[in-house]
Amino acid sequence: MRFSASLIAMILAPACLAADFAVSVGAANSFAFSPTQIFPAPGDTVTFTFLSRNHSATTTTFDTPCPPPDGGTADGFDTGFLSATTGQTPSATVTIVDTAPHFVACAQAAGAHCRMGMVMAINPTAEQPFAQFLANAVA
Ligand SMILES: *[C@@H]1O[C@H](CO)[C@@H](O)[C@H](O)[C@H]1NC(C)=O
Ligand SMILES: [Cu+2]
Repeated sequence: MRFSASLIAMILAPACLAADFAVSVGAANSFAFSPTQIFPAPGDTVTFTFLSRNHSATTTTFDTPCPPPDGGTADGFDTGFLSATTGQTPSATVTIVDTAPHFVACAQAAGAHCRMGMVMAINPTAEQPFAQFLANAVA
């Protein structure tokens, strides 16, 4: 009995191909995530790196983004507040487990950063595009 090379490749492929998507938070003192939308696959990771002030990356709803719910949405995540005010640049990594859209906002100042447009989207869709999510946040 022998195992085909293609079967072995299929088993190994997910781990080998998992990618990390880097998202900066507050670059150059901005109230912004960059990039504002990413399209990871299940098994990929997203690493948020906090470059200024004191922010969070917290999942929220498309329709009512600000402020995000405490701890994020049930199907999402919350990095908690991470501060770069002492010269450190903390980071947090989350693993994406599905293909559903996830909308992310900063929870700081009871949603004030969010209302300034400090939001980003993971796997936004044609029905729920980033531009409309941003418009919902700053409305
Ligand atoms: C970051 O912000 C949170 C929420 O406003 C606050 O509780 C926390 O003390 C802040 N951290 C630092 C280091 O300033
Ligand atoms: Cu913030």
